[in-house]
Amino acid sequence: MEAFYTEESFREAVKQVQQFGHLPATGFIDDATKKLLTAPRCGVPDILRQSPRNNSIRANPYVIGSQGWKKRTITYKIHNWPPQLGYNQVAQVLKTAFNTWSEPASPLRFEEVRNGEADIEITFASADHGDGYPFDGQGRVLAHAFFPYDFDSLGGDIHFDTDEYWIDGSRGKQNYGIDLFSAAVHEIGHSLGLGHSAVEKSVMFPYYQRHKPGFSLYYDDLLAMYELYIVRGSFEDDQYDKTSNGGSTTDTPVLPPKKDDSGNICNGYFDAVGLLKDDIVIFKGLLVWRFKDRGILRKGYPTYFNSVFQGLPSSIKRVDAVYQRTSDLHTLLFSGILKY
Ligand SMILES: [Ca+2]
Ligand SMILES: [Zn+2]
Ligand SMILES: [Zn+2]
Repeated sequence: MEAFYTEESFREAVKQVQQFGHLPATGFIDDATKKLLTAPRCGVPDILRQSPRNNSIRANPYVIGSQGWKKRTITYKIHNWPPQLGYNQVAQVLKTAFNTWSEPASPLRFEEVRNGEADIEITFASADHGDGYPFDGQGRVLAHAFFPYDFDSLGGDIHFDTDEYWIDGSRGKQNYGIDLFSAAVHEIGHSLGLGHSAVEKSVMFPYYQRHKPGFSLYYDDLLAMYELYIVRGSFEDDQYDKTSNGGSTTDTPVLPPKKDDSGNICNGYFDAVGLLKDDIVIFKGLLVWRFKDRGILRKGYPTYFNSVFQGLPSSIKRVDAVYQRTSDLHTLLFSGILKY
């Protein structure tokens, strides 16, 4: 009985790996599965959810892994860097990676600190490095990260495996090595509370893929951020209070809110994000932006949302949520429901 049980659970585990890696879920290890099992990837485990309807296991498109940060300004600190990349290069790559997560659809801002404590501590470490999740030498597991507030002070932290040959893929043509930006942008997703996505184009797909220049988040990642920080988000810091960074409150002036910042979604504050066919749409005030999947703005946008969605009551001054019904592909708009 025990042998049977063990074999069953092994087959189930193999099936899960196959499903997440988009291979036929046979439960048997063939060449493609072997290749998948040795492919470079993130060290955070994949989560598969039980589908209530038919009891079969399926991979969610995106997974919220934990609670989100309760503040809008998140600090990070770079403790060390690999020998082949100096501090300046690592700092530049990480800054770009963090900014990917603050534009265009999240209320979060990131600040590097050199002294004192930070929300996200970033270290390059080898083998056993004291957190119970040892690295495995060169290859396979490249990095891992902790969800916000998990394991006390470890919460949000990112560890990169020093035994990888880290490169800055944006400089020159290097065909070997692991691109730090690509790994970092994924790990930051965990630091913000996202789990692995089964969508291959998603940044949160667990297997390493090198990102091209001009990279932006996929809509699956944006929707996860929208759910975690807009629908569920609760912030203890005021959005205009920048004094939380350990400084004395007397020498940093608190700026008054700007009167008119509509017409620009780049400041990070918006009313709603949703899908329209395969495009992502972002609402702010009376305006709507519409992007192709990789964040390219469509022609004619931004424009007034009542010119796109005709026949809306004129009393609607903003859209709080947008949702495309899967049954008939009708787009539903909500106004005045969500408060954040
Ligand atoms: Ca490794
Ligand atoms: Zn991961
Ligand atoms: Zn670690």
